Amino acid sequence: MVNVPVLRSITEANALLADALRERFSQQDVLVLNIIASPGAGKTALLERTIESLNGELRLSVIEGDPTTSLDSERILAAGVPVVQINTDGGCHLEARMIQVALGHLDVEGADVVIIENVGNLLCPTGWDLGEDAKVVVASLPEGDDKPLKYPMAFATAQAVVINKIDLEPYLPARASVLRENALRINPDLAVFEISALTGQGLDGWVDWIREKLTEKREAKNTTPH
Ligand SMILES: Nc1nc2c(ncn2[C@@H]2O[C@H](COP(=O)(O)OP(=O)(O)OP(=O)(O)O)[C@@H](O)[C@H]2O)c(=O)[nH]1
Ligand SMILES: [Mg+2]
Ligand SMILES: [Zn+2]
Repeated sequence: MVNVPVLRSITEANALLADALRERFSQQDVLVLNIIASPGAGKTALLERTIESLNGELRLSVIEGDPTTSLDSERILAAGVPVVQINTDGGCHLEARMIQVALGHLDVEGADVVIIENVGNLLCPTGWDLGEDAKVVVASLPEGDDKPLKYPMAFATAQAVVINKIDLEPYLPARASVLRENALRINPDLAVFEISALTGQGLDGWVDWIREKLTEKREAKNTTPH
């Protein structure tokens, strides 16, 4: 009998393609981050600030996911970085096959870091591997400090949490310290950064983390026998 590979589900097919992408990113020595957050948490604002800090030092590229419009891509282009927009046409998450298509339009070989801004949604993007090295959750204070408890999967599968909009803390009942505690309760291994993408406060720790992740990835590759 012929042994036919059977993909049990669309997410299994996605996972296989994501693994192939991860292998490609590894060969190309590029760090890939998948940014997940609810709409308006400040993903694009964080990217703009990150580009401001790192452009010139590291070669960045961005993949933007949105249901419609290229508004975010225009902001990234204005910040001076190559970008590809994926419009999901109403779809609520990015999938590996979309990243594969986007890569046809990006010079990944010439990049150090590719940052993917996922569709604004704290639920299902978590279940779709894009071949990234790390998921990063952006949780903004106005959303409330209980979000890690209510949406645990995003926090459980992430390596870092960026608590954004801390400039608004004096006007809100939510506390950055409580958000941090709740995030760490779900996942004690998280790197947590408290920032304001508006004022730039706290950006240094986040940007250092990106540098460290890139160095770690390159060092791990150089010490692994081929
Ligand atoms: N006060 C304050 N406002 C912020 C901060 N970061 C972002 N904003 C504002 O929050 C709004 C949403 O920011 P975006 O960067 O567009 O958020 P996003 O997560 O990319 O949104 P979508 O892509 O639509 O899901 C904008 O009006 C930003 O100016 C911050 O640190 N403090
Ligand atoms: Mg955005
Ligand atoms: Zn979805």
